[in-house]
Amino acid sequence: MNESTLRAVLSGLPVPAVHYFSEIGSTNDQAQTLLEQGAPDGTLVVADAQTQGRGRLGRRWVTTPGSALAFSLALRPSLSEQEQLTFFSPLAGLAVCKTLVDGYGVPAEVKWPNDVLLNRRKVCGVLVEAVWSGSHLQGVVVGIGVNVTLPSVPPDGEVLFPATCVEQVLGHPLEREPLLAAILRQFFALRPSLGSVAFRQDWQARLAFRGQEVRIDLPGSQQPLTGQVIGIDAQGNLRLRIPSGDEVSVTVGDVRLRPL
Ligand code: BT5
Repeated sequence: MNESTLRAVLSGLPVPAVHYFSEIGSTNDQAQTLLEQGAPDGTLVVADAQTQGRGRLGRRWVTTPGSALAFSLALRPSLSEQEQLTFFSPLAGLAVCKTLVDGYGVPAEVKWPNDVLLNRRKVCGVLVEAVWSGSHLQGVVVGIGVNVTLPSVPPDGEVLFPATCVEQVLGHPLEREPLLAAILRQFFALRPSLGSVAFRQDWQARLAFRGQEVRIDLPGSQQPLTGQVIGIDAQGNLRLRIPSGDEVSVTVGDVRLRPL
């Protein structure tokens, strides 16, 4: 990634500082450190490669040099945003999804709650982490990883869900810096609507597997749940119609959604 190109394409965005690393452990860890040191809202950490990229629940996220986007925004949510904290991760997924569809013409969808799929393969993962000081919220780190070119895609045997990259579906090469800027533009454009009815409708309209049967793996030894995806409720839970005909809501947590 070219750092000066990166800085040029980010001009005009509400990003007060950009911290670029050719290699780092995890951009989320760095953004958290910056928040703890007083970094202002919108501070951005970008890395060309991560050696300790993290997924949810201690899972690993692979960021191969020269081929992906790995970045984290350090945010200081307003009081009203603090009431909608759970919507920051779908906000990130939605921003990536809309950028890919509207800006690049590829058929991206959101796999609830926040992964982005292209042709039913994962192209982007989101990891949002709140940073607390006792009971005081210091900030939120929104980490986004996008597979852009072929070397970024881990082989099927190494991932829980099949992966792809933007270039594979687009069919021609693309630059990473403008893609990053376009995602951030979407993110900041959507941010004022966080958790609103319009936001949830937009999210729901882009939901993968709507009307289809899926399996939800629940934490611990609970039986997996199967059912038809109906949509999203006001809290951002996934609504499913289970075989008995009842509707149930699945809360974001350690759940894994798979097509049947
Ligand atoms: C995620 O977790 O999908 C969240 C990934 C967030 C990554 C960003 S990159 C910038 C920032 N800094 C970080 O350290 N993290 C964030 P989860 O839903 O738990 O999925 C993790 C699983 O995805 C792994 O267990 C693998 O199976 C799979 N995986 C790993 N690397 C992948 C990749 N590059 N593409 C597709 N799937 C991948």
